[in-house]
Amino acid sequence: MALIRKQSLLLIAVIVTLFALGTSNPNFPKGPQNWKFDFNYTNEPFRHPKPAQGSRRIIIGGSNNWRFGFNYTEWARTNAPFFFNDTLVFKFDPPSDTNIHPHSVYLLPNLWSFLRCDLRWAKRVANTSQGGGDGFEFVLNKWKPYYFACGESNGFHCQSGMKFFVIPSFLWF
Ligand SMILES: *[C@@H]1O[C@H](CO)[C@@H](O)[C@H](O)[C@H]1NC(C)=O
Ligand SMILES: *[C@@H]1O[C@H](CO)[C@@H](O)[C@H](O)[C@H]1NC(C)=O
Ligand SMILES: *[C@@H]1O[C@H](CO)[C@@H](O)[C@H](O)[C@H]1NC(C)=O
Ligand SMILES: *[C@@H]1O[C@H](CO)[C@@H](O)[C@H](O)[C@H]1NC(C)=O
Ligand SMILES: [Cu+2]
Repeated sequence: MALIRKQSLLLIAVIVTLFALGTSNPNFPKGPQNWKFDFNYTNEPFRHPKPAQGSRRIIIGGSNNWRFGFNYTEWARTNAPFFFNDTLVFKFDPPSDTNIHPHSVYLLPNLWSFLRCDLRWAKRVANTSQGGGDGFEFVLNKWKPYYFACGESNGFHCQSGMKFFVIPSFLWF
């Protein structure tokens, strides 16, 4: 009995709060005639319209491509958000006489491996010769965190900055 009273009091409190919010906010729609969506986000810095599906092709590192001595964690932070179905493009030269320290792309299984550049359970997604030409393409087609790293020199490239993670966003985050 007492429990039911408590619950209905809580429900009333919630309803009253919602009502108060609704009447105090002049932008809150007050009837069906005002119920429209505004897709103009120019004044809302925290929301981005979702780009058309599959429309984005992002070169990792921009003009730096995928190289040693560049901080990709920093790059990913400033280039977020990344969206579901975005295509990430890794560009790096294949091994040759003039390129004796080539790169690769690995997926690390979790944050712990990522932080430590622990490649033991990593999965290679591109070998050292797959980043040539138009680059190696990777589509963010699962809703999960992706931990990327270069797998060369036993984790040294990773520790020097060749790693980043992305969490693809479905909508407007
Ligand atoms: C979006 O809002 C800006 C600033 O208020 C305005 O200049 C622009 O014309 C609007 N665009 C559309 C498509 O409504
Ligand atoms: C992602 O791409 C796949 C394959 O092109 C498509 O079937 C799917 O609808 C897309 N999903 C979203 C949420 O854009
Ligand atoms: C890298 O992978 C490609 C495509 O699977 C394969 O053709 C090539 O032989 C591999 N190269 C090396 C160095 O493993
Ligand atoms: C890269 O930048 C991140 C974020 O600013 C920083 O925490 C990290 O130590 C940097 N990594 C290297 C290898 O400098
Ligand atoms: Cu590397």
